[in-house]
Amino acid sequence: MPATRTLILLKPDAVQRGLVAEVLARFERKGLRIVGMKFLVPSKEQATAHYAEHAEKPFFPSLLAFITSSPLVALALEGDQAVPVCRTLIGPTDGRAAPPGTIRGDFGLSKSNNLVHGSDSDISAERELKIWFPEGLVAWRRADTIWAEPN
Ligand code: 3AN
Repeated sequence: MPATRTLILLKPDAVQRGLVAEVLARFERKGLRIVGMKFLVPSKEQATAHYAEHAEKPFFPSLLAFITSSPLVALALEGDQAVPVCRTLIGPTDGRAAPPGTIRGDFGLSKSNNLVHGSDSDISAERELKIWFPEGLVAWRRADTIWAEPN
């Protein structure tokens, strides 16, 4: 299967709680490849574009305030069926209902501050990756052999 890409955000609560390495490790261990990674505080405009589909929801103002409140980690991950695989690792929206073994199930008790965002379709991923990585991604392949220092 050709590799596909997804947009992952390790949201401000994951950064504030010191869970970046722990959460990122789950994606890496699963076999997903990092093809983009940045640490930033998003602008209101960027966050609004990202969450455009929720603009009319009652929780939108607090969602916007939360996501722009402090730094987050934006990741572009690549792998076979990256979108559904990452959604499975992340778990359902509400941390209280998310099963153990999922990121939200293991680390959260909240529906709003739920640690991670993952694109919900390939079309969403394409749209979202352009918002967070307008300059493009870093394509690379795993080496067949471990590189060694020359003698
Ligand atoms: P998911 O991230 O699981 O795909 P969405 O796309 O339905 O969830 O919602 C986007 C984000 O909006 C969620 N990650 C969460 O932070 C927030 N959110 C969703 N539903 C609610 C709600 N009922 N109350 C507060 N925040 C919510």
